[in-house]
Amino acid sequence: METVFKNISKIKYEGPKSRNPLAFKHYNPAEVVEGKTMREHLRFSVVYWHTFRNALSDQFGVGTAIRPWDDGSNSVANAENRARVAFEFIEKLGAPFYAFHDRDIAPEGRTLRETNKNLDAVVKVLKEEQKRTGIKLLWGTANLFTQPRFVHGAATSCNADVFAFAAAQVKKALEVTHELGGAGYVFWGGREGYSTLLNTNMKRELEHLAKFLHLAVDYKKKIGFKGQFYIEPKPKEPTKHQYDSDAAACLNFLREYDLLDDLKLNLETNHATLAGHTMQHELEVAGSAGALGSVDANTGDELLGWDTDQFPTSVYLTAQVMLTILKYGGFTTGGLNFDAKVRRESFEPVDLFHAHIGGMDAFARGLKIAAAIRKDGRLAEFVKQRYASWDSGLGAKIESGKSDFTELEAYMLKQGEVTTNVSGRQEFLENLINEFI
Ligand code: XLS
Ligand code: NI
Ligand code: NI
Repeated sequence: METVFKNISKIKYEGPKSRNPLAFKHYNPAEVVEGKTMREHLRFSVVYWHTFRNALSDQFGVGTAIRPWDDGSNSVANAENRARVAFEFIEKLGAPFYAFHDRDIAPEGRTLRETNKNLDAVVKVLKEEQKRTGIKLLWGTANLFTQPRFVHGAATSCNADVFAFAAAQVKKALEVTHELGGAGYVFWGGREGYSTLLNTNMKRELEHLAKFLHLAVDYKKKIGFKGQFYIEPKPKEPTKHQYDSDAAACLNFLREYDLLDDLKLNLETNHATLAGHTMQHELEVAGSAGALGSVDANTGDELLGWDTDQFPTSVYLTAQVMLTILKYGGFTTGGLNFDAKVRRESFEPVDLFHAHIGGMDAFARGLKIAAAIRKDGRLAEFVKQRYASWDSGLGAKIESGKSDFTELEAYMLKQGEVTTNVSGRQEFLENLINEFI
C-alpha cells in the first residue's frame, strides 16, 4: 500500500553522523542494551488523538493542520480511510504500538447503538491493518470528557444516567480493546473532578469512581481480557481539581478502595509538571509501590501552566526517565506512548515525522545514557554507601523490628550526640551524571 506519504520512505537508522532529517540518529531498534533490543526496551507508541485527530486549534484560533487525506466530515468512510493512513504513518515510522480513545477512531452517532455500530466498522479496519503490519495496540481508552453529557464528569457525575452512559461506553471500549489484542486499558479521569466545592459531594463522587472501576474490573474478568488496567494521574485541566491528581493520590485512592491489585499507573511527564513534581519523582513513587505501568511520553513548558503536550527532546529528561524505568526492571505491558502534539505552527504532515523521530531519538539516547550510568556503577554505589548504617548493627536491628524506643534512648544517652553525618554530595553527583550526557 502506498498512498499519502509517498514522498517519505521508511525511516531508517543511519547513525549519529547522518544529516538526513528523516532518519534515526540514535534509535536503532535491533541494537541490544542491557540484554534487550531498543525496540523491546522502549516500546514506542503513536497516539491516535493528537497525531490523526488534532486540528491544531487553540483558544484563539481555528485549526491549522493540513491533512490532505481527511475530508473533514464525520463519516464512517472518512474514519476508515483515516485508519489506513494512520497505519501507513506508523509503519513508515517503525513504531511497534499505537493507542486510541473510542471517539478518536470512529464518529459518535445519534444513539449509543449507532455509535457502537460506527465503532465496529472502524475496528474491523484496524484489525486488518494490525494484521497487515504487525503493529499492536498498547492500550485503548474511552473518551468520557468531550461530549456535553459529561459536563459534570462521567463516573463522578451528579447524574446517575451519565454514570450509566459512561459504563456502557467503557464496556464497549473494553470489548474492542480485547478484540484488538490490546496490551492494556487506560482510565484517565477526564472530567472526574470539580470546579467548585460549593456544589460537590466529594466523598460520594470518590465512592462512585471506585464503584465504576470495580465494575470495569468485574467486566474485564467476565470477558477474559488479560490486558493491564492503568490509571493516569493529572492534577488539573479540564477541571480545577482532578481526583487522580498525582501518583501518590492515585495510589492512596486505589488502596482505600481495594483496587491496588487491579490497576497500575500510566504516568505522563506534562501531568507531573502540572502537579509540581518531576517526572522522575512520579516514576519513583509508582515504582517503589510496584505500580509503574506505562508512560505517556511528552513534555510541558515550564513557563505555561497547562498541558502543552510537546514532544520530548531533552536528553537530560529522557536519561532520568530511563534510569528509573531500568531501575524498576523495565516495561512489561507498558511502553513509551507519545501523548504529544506538534505545535500549531508545525502544520504540515511531514512535521508528524520530525516530531516522532525526535522523540524516539531522544529516548534512545536516554536509554543508552542510563545504561552507561548503571554499568559505571558509581551512582548506585554512592546511594548504597549512603545508607550503610542500616546494613549492620543498630540500623539493621531497627529495620528488622528488633529494637524499641527504650533501647534507642539508652543508646543515644550513652553516645550523647550524633557525630556520623556525611555530605549528600549533590553537586558531585550532578557532575557525575553530566559525564554521561
Ligand atoms: C489528557 C490525557 C489523555 C490520556 C488519555 O491530558 O493525557 O490524553 O492520556 O485519555
Ligand atoms: Ni496522557
Ligand atoms: Ni496530558
